[in-house]
Amino acid sequence: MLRKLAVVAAVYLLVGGTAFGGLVDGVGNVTDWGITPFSQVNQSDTFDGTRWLTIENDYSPIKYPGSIGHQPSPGGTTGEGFDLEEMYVRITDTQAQILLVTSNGPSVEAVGSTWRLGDLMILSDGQQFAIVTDSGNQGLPAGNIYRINGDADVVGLQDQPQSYRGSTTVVENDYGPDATIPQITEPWAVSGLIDAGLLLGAATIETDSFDYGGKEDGTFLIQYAFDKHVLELGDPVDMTTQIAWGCGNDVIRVKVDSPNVPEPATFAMLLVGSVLTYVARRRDMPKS
Ligand SMILES: [Ca+2]
Ligand SMILES: [Ca+2]
Ligand SMILES: [Ca+2]
Repeated sequence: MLRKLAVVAAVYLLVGGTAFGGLVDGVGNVTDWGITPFSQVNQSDTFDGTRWLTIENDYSPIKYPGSIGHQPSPGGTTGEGFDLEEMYVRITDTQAQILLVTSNGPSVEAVGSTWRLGDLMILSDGQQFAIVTDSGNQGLPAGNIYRINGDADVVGLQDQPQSYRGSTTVVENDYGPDATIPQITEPWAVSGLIDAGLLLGAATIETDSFDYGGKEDGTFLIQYAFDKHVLELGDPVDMTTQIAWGCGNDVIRVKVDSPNVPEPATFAMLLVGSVLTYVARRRDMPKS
């Protein structure tokens, strides 16, 4: 794993505007964000006063058949192989910043295949954008920000024999009774054939890794930061960020309604809504 991370670091160093290391301090705190991964209970779309967060440790919003349930691959009580752990979004005066905490780096060798983390998809004011996560996906430089105009600009999940996508059509999930895995998780990555004229700019990408203990060893962190004006983000910001594993086993998203501190009454309603959502989502989660 160390060698793999070293390779990843080398790849990122070759790409302008990216850096490896420095996000996490010696004991695993992401100091610039004021967070410690794995220190909070699962929750979705919660505004904590400074940033929006979704925490999905050991949980996938897609409920797979049989005993797998909401456990990320490989399922069952030991599920963890490909787990999107946490995602945070914050809006500063000049930038939008997204921090993703995931079980593995952007490229993982397992069961005879290479599994890749998708690109960061952004929906804002009805327009679709994407930031390239891994230059290995489609040969596009990591950090590139593209406008997505249609289906031809993106590619779907990796369709390999072990992929969940290949074996499941409609599954129980948190997004509605009829949603399929592709509907929940795609678009997955920017197509390598995308028109260069759709390139809007570049995000700064920083990555790091830390051993948080047990199955959370080798945790990978990636931070995307870009000028708000590149996406012409309005005020208040309306932005949904989403990322999925190529095997289709997990997806994570954060919906930013506004970067402004809500009025107390609004915040109370948000809190009630979050609790209700949390309870509803966990009601049928298998015990582990
Ligand atoms: Ca985990
Ligand atoms: Ca997860
Ligand atoms: Ca982990």
